[in-house]
Amino acid sequence: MGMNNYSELLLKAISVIENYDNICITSHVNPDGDSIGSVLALGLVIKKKFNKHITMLVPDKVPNNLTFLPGIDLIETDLIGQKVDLFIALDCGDENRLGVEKSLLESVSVVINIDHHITNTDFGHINIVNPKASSTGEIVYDLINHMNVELDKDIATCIYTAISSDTGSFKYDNTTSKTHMIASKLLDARIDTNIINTNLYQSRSIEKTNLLVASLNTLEFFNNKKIGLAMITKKMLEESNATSEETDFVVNFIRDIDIVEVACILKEIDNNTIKISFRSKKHVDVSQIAKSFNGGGHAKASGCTIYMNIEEGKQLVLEEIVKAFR
Ligand SMILES: [Mn+2]
Repeated sequence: MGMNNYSELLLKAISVIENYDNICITSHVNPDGDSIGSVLALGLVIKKKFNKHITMLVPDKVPNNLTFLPGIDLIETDLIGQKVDLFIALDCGDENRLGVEKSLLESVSVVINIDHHITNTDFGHINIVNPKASSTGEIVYDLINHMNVELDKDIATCIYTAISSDTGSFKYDNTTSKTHMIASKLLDARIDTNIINTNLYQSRSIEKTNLLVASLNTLEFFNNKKIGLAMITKKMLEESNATSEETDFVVNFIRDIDIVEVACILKEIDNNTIKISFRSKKHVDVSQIAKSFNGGGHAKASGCTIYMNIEEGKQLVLEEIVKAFR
């Protein structure tokens, strides 16, 4: 997508927003910092700049560490009794990831699809898909920039949270000079980065910490300790009371060991269903490993599901990881 075309699309989206009165903004199931931060940022801007009836919809539980976000009390969990003309989907690669009935998309006048996933299916009437953007938050920043709205502290806090979440606090390869330029504008809006950072990166619950400890007890190293592999069993999940489905922090913790290149976690869903997450640090493309089990993802973060018991799964997956080093 050329720059001119990108700007034109942003302006077109703005004129559509101006033309409709009942707007719903939503994102994907299992919400994260990018999805919720983007929904709130755009919702707050539309509330501030235009006199519209707007529903910010998150049909799932908001993770505890994101409840600090400005405007979080405006989030609604369903659309019962709401009229919608314009539907805006953020950070959502395809319709099936939206937590709403597909029939809703057909009943509205316009669907705007704003996303940064390269695999986006262009399911909207207007599709602003920019895979060069680190996050949907970055695209929402560009959109707001084209509206000539002054960034206030609340809106800036939501966008910074979105960008920081998807870039691993500006560490991942998707972080560009533009990402930092936007962050600088957000800092100029006097956001409190201490509040954002402690909520995003220093707020692991005791329950999750207990799960981490239990899982690390199963940690094994292979290939001269370049591979670190651990398990999360159903029993560990039950005993730790870690209610959240989100267990990425365990595989990230293993990746962060100095000599580990590939980290892998096998999470037992039931006796014959294992969810697997892969992380790499420098040269191994773990999306290829996930692909060999019909999964997918990025070069340095990927996942798949296999249907066998956890011990069999471990041997099979380990063989594939070792192959990836050749
Ligand atoms: Mn995202």
